[in-house]
Amino acid sequence: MSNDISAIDIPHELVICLDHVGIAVPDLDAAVEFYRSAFGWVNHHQETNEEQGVTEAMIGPKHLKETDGMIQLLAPLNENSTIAKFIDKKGPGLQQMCLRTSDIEALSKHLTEQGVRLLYPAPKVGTGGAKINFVHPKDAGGVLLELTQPA
Ligand code: CMX
Repeated sequence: MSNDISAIDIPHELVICLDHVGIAVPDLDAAVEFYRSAFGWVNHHQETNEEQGVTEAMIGPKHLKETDGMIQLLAPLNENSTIAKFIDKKGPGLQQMCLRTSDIEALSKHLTEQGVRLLYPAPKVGTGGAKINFVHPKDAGGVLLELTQPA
């Protein structure tokens, strides 16, 4: 297999790091407390995203470096939430993995040219005002893959 990334015309710096993994949880406070008492990780940011139907907490080591991957705890806002449906079907657990990009429009264009399906025709608003989109799990080896460009 060729390692020549220029063959598919995508700059190395377009995808920066693993931003977070997302875990569906029924009780946000209990999950935050688990990571605090078990690992000493702290809640760096919490918000409610009505459009996505979630309240979320971003968990990481106390002294966080810019490219440290975090854990995103996702609790459903109501029974119609994607996260409520996920918990009903599969139980609590790993729901998604998220890559950070410097340019979500360029990455989306690149992916759709490769035949990879994105869930939204244009990015929506995610954590802290980031631009987000998702690759369908069927096109990413069974993983719901979020793409985020921080605000
Ligand atoms: N990870 C891996 N596979 C998943 C999945 C997930 N999280 N969710 C669904 N799937 C699989 C299903 O198992 C199913 O596979 P099979 O056909 O083999 O059974 C397939 O994908 C399609 O599932 P579906 O029941 O038809 O579709 P859903 O109603 O479950 O919706 C999805 C799936 C990805 C479209 C939906 O979860 C979605 O829109 N996700 C994006 C938004 C989101 O997750 N928001 C919450 C987080 C917000 C945030 O991160 O800020």
